[in-house]
Amino acid sequence: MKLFYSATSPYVRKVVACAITREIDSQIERIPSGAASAEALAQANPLGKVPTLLTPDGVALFDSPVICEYLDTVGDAPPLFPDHGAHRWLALKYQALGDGIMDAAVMTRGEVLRPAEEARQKNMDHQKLAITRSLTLLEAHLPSSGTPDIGAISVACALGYLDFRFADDGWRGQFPRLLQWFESISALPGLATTIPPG
Ligand SMILES: N[C@@H](CCC(=O)N[C@@H](CS)C(=O)NCC(=O)O)C(=O)O
Repeated sequence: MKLFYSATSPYVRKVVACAITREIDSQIERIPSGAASAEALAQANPLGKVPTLLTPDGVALFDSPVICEYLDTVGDAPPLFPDHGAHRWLALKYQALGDGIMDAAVMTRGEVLRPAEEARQKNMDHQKLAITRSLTLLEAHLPSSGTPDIGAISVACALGYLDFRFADDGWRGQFPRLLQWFESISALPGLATTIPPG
């Protein structure tokens, strides 16, 4: 398998964390995103986004939820996507929540890099509010803390991205239960070995 990759993308991190957790990381060759691979990435994924995975059959898969579910079919480690019942829907819901926080934080990061204007500030406030609301929900309803699933990994990657890009916003001081959960799951090798470069 080949993965169009960026070390700073929380979505890529989620995919790699799943692969490491399921011990299939060595089967994935990483293709760094950038000028040299831009044309190949655009051919594989018209959205031009990472992560994009090429399967051994040459099928291009995106986005990260699809890739993570595909990876669950590779190898024989326990699945990260529970196959039925309440546990499945809870895991998928937390995946959506984690991805949604990433969407809001990545968009906010894009705005930070643009010239200041009123619309920019309004959009940033809007996205930050979405993040705060999500963290408030997570503080009240922590993701699973036993065997890790896709929901827990997604939320942990989203929180790691907040630490990486928005440490000054101080989520750690405002959501103590979530912080405790995060610190405990962060020992998982798939997360401990994929912390974004400082
Ligand atoms: N929903 C997608 C989001 C992927 C995404 O937005 N990736 C960003 C990097 S963090 C990207 O490739 N941006 C480049 C672009 O939008 O052109 C997923 O879950 O994979």
